[in-house]
Amino acid sequence: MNKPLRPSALRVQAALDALGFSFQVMELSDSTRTAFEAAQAVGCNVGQIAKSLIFRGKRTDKPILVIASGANRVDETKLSALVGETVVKAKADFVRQHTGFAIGGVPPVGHTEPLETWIDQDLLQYDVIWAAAGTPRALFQLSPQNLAAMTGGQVVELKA
Ligand code: 5CA
Repeated sequence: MNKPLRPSALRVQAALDALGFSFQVMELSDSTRTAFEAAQAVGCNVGQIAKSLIFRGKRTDKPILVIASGANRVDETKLSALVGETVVKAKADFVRQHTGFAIGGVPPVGHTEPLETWIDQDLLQYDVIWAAAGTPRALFQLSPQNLAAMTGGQVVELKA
């Protein structure tokens, strides 16, 4: 028997269900707070961890979601060119306000509002990847194609 999910992980499971996907959110006993820890916990390459990062448009103050390979850093100059304004990394309270989740568990779907989304093309080299699911111990497995479909994100080159 699986243990019941914590409320934040349950919200991600509900979002996946509502989008018509059958992925199962898993809550692990090990931390998945960072991409490195998540990779350790499931025994995959760190590049297979899809980390959901929130940036903020400096002019418009809009939130921007970047889903990057756990192996990569996002080049903010490249991202700014894609977005059409200078972007900066969001502060923790901005992340919570616009996603409904705390840093370390931000998922690719299930946010409090729709987010402009960009996907790191390096994720496309893998058959399966893992994404955060609302808490620093929750993940779900999917394919890069599923990720693009469920977020509507554009696949781009943005690594530093
Ligand atoms: N659950 C894991 C694997 S999916 C996870 O969420 N990893 S993560 O990389 O997407 O989330 C941690 C990220 O949050 C870090 O890469 C970092 O970019 C960001 N972060 C960590 N601390 C802060 C902070 N104080 N302010 C803004 N961003 C932060």
